[in-house]
Amino acid sequence: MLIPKSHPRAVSLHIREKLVQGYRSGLVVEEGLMAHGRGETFDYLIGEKTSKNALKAIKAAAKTLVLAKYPVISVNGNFAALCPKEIVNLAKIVGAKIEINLFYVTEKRKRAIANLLRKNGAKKILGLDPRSSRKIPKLDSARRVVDKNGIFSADVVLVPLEDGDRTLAMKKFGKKVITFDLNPLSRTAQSADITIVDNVIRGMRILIDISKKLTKKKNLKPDRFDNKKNLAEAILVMKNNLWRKAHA
Ligand code: PTJ
Repeated sequence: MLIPKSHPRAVSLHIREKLVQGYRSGLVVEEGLMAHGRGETFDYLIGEKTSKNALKAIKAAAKTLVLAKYPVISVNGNFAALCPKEIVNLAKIVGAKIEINLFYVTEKRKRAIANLLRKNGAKKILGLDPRSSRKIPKLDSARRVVDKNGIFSADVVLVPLEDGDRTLAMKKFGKKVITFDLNPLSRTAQSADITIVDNVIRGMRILIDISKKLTKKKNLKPDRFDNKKNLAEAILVMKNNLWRKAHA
């Protein structure tokens, strides 16, 4: 049976294909394919669509980014492969710096990601010049190395598909952390200030639209956002979907 293009399953297969292409062209690591597989499972559990709690988190994230003094978008292999155009668009709208920051770091992969971002309109990309390297304290992985003009100086960092240790280290270092993570139970999801439990490819488009609207508003005030409560709602959506599927 042919699945219509707009069907969530077809969209999800298209996203998978983007990631495989990203792997073949040297943007994504093997571990990134596994991370994507984990993400697909949770995406299936939320019904492969943006839920109300995800929208609430996206709105809070948009406001936080628009109000930030020095926002930075942290880019890894998966994020670059899935959303290159969206990364550049969002950075322009909210005035954020773009920094490449990898867990499994190689110079070759950094260059491939930078080239893709440039092809999509990025002018300045941080994280490439070793002379600007600084370290996030109390962190062991390669991801502790950040750019002094990027994450090191940021007040707000958008860092999708992140690992838990660095989220915690960034928080201890005084950064406000916004993440996309389809797993509401992951350490990153649990420790970030704002966790968007949505597929980054869907959520980024909505984040861009809302941010664009907010930049035109005057007297914006930060949102009161309860991440733990919102995560509990995401888990409830999954539980209800499972129950419905089990009883269908
Ligand atoms: O490119 P690198 O070297 O920086 O490596 C990137 C990966 C993703 C391999 C690395 O950061 C990693 O191992 O991440 P984790 O710890 O596996 O966490 C990834 C999280 O993102 C998991 O909780 C997944 O469920 C979630 N995830 C996967 N795909 C998506 C997603 N969340 C939102 N949208 C997705 N498309």
